[in-house]
Amino acid sequence: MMTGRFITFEGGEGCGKSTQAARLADELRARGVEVVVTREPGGTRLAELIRSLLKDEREDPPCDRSELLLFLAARAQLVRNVIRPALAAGKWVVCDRFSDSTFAYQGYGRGLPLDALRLMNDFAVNGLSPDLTLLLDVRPEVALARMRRREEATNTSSDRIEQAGDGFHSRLRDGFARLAEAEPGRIKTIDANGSQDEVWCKVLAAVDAAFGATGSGRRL
Ligand code: T5A
Repeated sequence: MMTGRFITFEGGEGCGKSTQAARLADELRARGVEVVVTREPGGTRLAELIRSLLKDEREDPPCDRSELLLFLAARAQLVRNVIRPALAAGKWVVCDRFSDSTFAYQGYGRGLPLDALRLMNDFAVNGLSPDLTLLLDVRPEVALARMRRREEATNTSSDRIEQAGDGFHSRLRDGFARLAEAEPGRIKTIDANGSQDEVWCKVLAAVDAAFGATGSGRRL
């Protein structure tokens, strides 16, 4: 059976994951690779509905445990209906957030017990782990400035999770760093404080280091 590659992007708010994930997908396609780009929470009809529930800021926001279960339900659906079939067909999957976000946000950020999270997450993904995770690390002030610029440009405001206090966001960054320390083979930390082009060069170098210069071998 053919198997594709599973690459995830992780990091705090405004680190530039979506931008780099889209760029990586374009590059891989240009090299002749079949790519599925998806995101968490989301990527299926049910998971997108869960996403909108999670982002809803009206009365009755989810408590920490409900929030966890909703993220895991969305993930189980995405893995079962999108990621596993794509990998089995030999496609590459580029996913904006995956399990590490749960450990960082619900574990280190919200303070839910990591042991329980690992067991529950493993049940949701049925043992699936990314081949490569790119952790985009930005200083808090850089991330905040990007988010503000985007809010001004799109006339939107930050959501429930983005509005969590500074303490939450610094626990999050520390949590991601610990996850990377624990799994240096899979999680590669990228300094994402620079321009989009600077970050892109580092992303591509990490992907090529992990898998070789795929397809046409075209490199930047
Ligand atoms: N969550 C998710 C959990 O709590 N637990 C979980 O298990 C999971 C899966 C998802 C929320 O859910 C939480 C985490 C999140 O709070 P979301 O809206 O998908 O919500 O939030 P994010 O994943 O954080 O997505 P964002 O779009 O906010 O951030 P990105 O994807 O990191 O950043 P991006 O690429 O959209 O860029 C943000 C802005 O900065 C600019 C972009 O143009 C954009 O305007 N930018 C740069 N500017 C300057 N220099 C660069 N290098 C730049 N790169 C991007």
